Amino acid sequence: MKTIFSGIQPSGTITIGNYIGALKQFVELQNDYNCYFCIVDEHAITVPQDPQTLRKNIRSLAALYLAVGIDPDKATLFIQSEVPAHAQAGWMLQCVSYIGELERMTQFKDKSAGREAVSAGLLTYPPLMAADILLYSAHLVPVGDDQKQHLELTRDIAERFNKKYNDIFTIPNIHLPKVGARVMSLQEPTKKMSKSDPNQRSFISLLDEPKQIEKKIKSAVTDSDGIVKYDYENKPGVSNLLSIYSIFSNLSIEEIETKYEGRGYGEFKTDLAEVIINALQPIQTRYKELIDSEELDEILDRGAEKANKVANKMLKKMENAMGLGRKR
Ligand code: ATP
Ligand code: LTN
Repeated sequence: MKTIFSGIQPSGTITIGNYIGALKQFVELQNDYNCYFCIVDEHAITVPQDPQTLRKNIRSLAALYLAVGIDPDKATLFIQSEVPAHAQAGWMLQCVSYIGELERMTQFKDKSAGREAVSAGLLTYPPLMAADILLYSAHLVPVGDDQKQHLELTRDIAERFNKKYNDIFTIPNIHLPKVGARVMSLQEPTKKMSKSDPNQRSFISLLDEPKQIEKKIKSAVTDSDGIVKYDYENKPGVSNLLSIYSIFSNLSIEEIETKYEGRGYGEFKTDLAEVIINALQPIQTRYKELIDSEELDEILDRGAEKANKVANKMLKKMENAMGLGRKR
């Protein structure tokens, strides 16, 4: 059975972008692959985090993974910082990465732009991500479109290591969703929807109340021609809403366009809000059962135990390949 690894940062509450671009695929893939799903808290601290909020977000993300349908009997769910091999391997892979290639990453450029103090961790984020993936010999990494560049760099780092030291790493492939690889911001539809966006109206989180969802969809930026039609170049706002509608309703974009012919944006938006509310309702119910449960801690303990075993084996191989420590 082939192996899958993917991670999400506990940097806020998961948005419908994360759900469509990542989590929804995880649920489908867990039946056919040996899956590792990680809460990458060490990646989250590359930008400032309030410690109490971070703790809350970690637990909340774990509960959400399960609430959307990750089955702990099929997939291993764990917290990155509870498996020290990630940070150790991340350091070793930093030493086979070049500053130039790290500086070229668009996520680094975007997240460092306009900041006064940029942490060194924001620059060395990709070798830590490479460590996450390579420690588990993952064949496939399901992510949204924005992570393509990081995955290409992971492949380069792995190939470089294999050539220079020993052929120990599996070269991973990216797995993109067929639709919804990039859900856009509701306020600036040419920018991706992001859970850490300071403008709350730009995203819908999986835990938003029905009233908030209605408000956010109502205030979503569209255009002035009043025609519900997919045309990303000229109508990015409406096109983004159409994609979201299509994914949550299982109707095709064409079917939705036909349904709203001559009806304007008001009705379209009211219905879209309802479609999202109905889709999120069972997830929110399950989340409430899990968030304060012991069951959640037990699942995370089991996940960390299994992940530590697998990761430590590969870490040993890396140390042997690089000549670190003593041979034992
Ligand atoms: P942050 O705002 O902290 O950068 P984020 O919302 O961009 O976070 P990540 O934790 O970086 O989310 O990503 C988790 C997963 O969700 C990744 O696989 C990423 O590709 C995917 N993803 C993030 N945003 C979107 C989006 N707008 N559309 C589709 N997929 C997305
Ligand atoms: N960089 C990713 C999160 C992430 C990840 C990973 C994704 C960290 N490690 C390993 C897949 C595999 C992001 O910002 N979305």
